[in-house]
Amino acid sequence: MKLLSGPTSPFARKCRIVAIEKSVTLEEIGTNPFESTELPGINPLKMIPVLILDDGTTMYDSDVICRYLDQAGEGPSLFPKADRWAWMTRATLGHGLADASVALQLQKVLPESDQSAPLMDKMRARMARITAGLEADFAGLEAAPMRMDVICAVMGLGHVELRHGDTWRADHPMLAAWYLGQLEHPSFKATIPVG
Ligand SMILES: N[C@@H](CCC(=O)N[C@@H](CS)C(=O)NCC(=O)O)C(=O)O
Repeated sequence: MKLLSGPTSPFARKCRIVAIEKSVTLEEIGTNPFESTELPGINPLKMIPVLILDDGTTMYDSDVICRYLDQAGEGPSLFPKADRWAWMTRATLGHGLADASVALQLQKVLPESDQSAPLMDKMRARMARITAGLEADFAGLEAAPMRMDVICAVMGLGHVELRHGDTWRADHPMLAAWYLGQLEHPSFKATIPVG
């Protein structure tokens, strides 16, 4: 199966991590969602990641892809029933952190005259609330097995570090120590994004 992806996309990284955890082989096809002329015909959202199965079946977005890979692969589910409302809610925070971080980055690369200061402030404020929320809910993360809330938190924080630096660590010492510990895990270590 093929994954239309990009090297710095946090959502593609999420799929990559799940594929490693579940021993699924993915053939990655680098796709620039802003420039690709083929992508709109494959995904009307014109976004990556997209999963294409050998029979041509196409799936998006990253949550759908990760659920498919989880079922198709081996080993314990990364979407367990136990505690699901709590971990799914926590996963939403990690996903939202990546969303806000990507939105801020898209503003940063625009010419200054095209940037929206209110939008950038809004994204920065959301990112700050999310990291504070993850720090406050630290006990839930600390106790978690390998699961989608852990993967989404690492994905979100990884994109923040790639694009906006690691200043968040100073104000969130427990989350920062947890994050650095998680980076030793093979699937996280193997997928650290490089800009
Ligand atoms: N909710 C989507 C988000 C995917 C997404 O934002 N992808 C970005 C790349 S990181 C993209 O394709 N952006 C293209 C655009 O905004 O036009 C998912 O989880 O897959």
